Amino acid sequence: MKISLIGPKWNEMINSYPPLGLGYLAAIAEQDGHEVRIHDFGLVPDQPLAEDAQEVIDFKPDIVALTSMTTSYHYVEQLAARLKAALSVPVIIGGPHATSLPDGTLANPNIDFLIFGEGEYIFRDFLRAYTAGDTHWEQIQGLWYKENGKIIPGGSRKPIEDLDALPWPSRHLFDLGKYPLYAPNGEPMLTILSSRGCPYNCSFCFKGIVGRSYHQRSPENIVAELRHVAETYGIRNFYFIDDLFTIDLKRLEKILDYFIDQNLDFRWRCLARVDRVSQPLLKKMYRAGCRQIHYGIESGNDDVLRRTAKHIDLQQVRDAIRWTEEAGIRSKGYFILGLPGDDEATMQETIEFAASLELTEAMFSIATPFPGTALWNELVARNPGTVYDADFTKTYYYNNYTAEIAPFMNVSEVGDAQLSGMALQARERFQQAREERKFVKYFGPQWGRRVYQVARIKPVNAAAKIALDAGLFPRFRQVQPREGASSWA
Ligand code: B12
Ligand code: SF4
Repeated sequence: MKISLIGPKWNEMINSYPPLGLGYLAAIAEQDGHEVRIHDFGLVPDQPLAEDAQEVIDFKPDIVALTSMTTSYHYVEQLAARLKAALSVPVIIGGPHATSLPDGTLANPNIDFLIFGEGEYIFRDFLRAYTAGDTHWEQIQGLWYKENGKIIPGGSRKPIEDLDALPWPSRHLFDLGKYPLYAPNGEPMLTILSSRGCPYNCSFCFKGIVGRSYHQRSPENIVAELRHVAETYGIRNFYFIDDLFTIDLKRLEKILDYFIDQNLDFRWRCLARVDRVSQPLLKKMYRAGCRQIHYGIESGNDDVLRRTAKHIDLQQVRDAIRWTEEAGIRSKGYFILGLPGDDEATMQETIEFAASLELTEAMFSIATPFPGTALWNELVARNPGTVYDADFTKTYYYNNYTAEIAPFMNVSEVGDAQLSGMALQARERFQQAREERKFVKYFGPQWGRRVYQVARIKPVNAAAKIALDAGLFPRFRQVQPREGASSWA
């Protein structure tokens, strides 16, 4: 059978790396001999909908399978309508949006089947039954469908325990050269998943796919995939997109030992919690090739942070960022503005807290209550009767500072305009603090700040740039190694 797996677009942002979920589903289908094409329309945000649809229609698939986050569901609905009209084949959907609102999603007349949660084995069972002409859908746990227009819920399956048994994502089906994910030294980078799930339950996080379970692949299996990707695509930079790469320290130590003992020349980054790193661990991670860690810091105000149920405190943040910097690893902090309890003062604390940390990068998002999260429940409690009926395309995207920034379903104590303004201010303040730090490092704490103030005056700044480019003050360039390619070496 021919299967179209579709990655939707959302806004004008280009999808920065391949959607691994579709890669896994493709691998499962390919194992059974199906011909699969992945259409990642997130790579062509400006392409009109009609052209997206035509691309799928031209492939003449026997099955159309769509993934969707809540932010891209509006687009998915439009595409599904076009495909359903042009092709008389089943349309199947999965992913975070489908899993968070299965009834509402399946109520769409252009969607026939829905896969709830982790998809590989449910998808495989569906394809096998469909190929065999077996329509006993009720026998496939986790498959939701319709009978005479009535939605038949298929429940859910237990998360997959043996992740090593899954085939690796079919990366050959992605147009890998088109994804703009690069290491700081300009070399291409690819993503990999070494575990699934996370036992925590932060208020803003959607946990529907694997719940609070946590399953991991063996170090041997991970290293084998890395080697395979390195040999096949000539890649040596990796991004572990696991929710929490550092949670199981025993497993992590084993992975690091592999990297070190086998002299693997890989450079990588990962996501971690500030309370799941230590000084010796970070040093070892550096030796094993780790060059950047992304931390969810969320807020600089204790009370607001407590209300997110993140279960970290500000001292843990300070320690983790300092240790990361000392270990020679770049760090990126994710912050959220507009959380419940956030007013101007608390958000100012967050902004100043971010500015005070030795982070290489910071990202400031605006809190958005996604259905299925505690934040959504809070929104509903405050506004009884709230239902999902909005177009989440308008959700604020932290990367997109150029477009209009509008909070979406504001749950903070301030108005929309003020919240937007603070998100912009946060970014500027962080950049300014990072710049100032360079001067402090070079001129010392007493003079650094003063010289920085002078250097901000436009003509002085322009003259300083010319001097630096001409090779004067070479040591000044050296105090910023974390921002150059050298720190990835
Ligand atoms: C990587 C990632 C991104 C990347 C996506 C790039 C890419 N191409 O991968 C980037 C950084 C761009 C991103 C952005 C955003 N993200 Co994001 N992201 C993730 C993350 C961390 C991993 C996704 C992943 O690859 N998972 C691993 C694969 C194996 O799982 P999967 O994709 O869920 O697919 C499995 C199942 O869902 C199912 N399935 C999925 N699709 C389909 C389709 C079919 C037909 C079938 C049968 C099954 C099926 O089977 C798959 C295999 O088991 C998840 C968190 C997470 N742990 O999943 C959040 C997550 C998906 N993101 C989320 C959010 C909120 C966002 C943003 C809105 C954040 C923001 N404010 O800017 C934006 C929206 C972007 C958009 N395009 O709409 C939420 C989604 C909530 C929701 N209800 O939609 C998640 C779940 C985080 C969370 N826990 O809250 N994200
Ligand atoms: S935000 Fe991170 S730590 Fe919190 S529940 Fe989500 S994945 Fe887990």
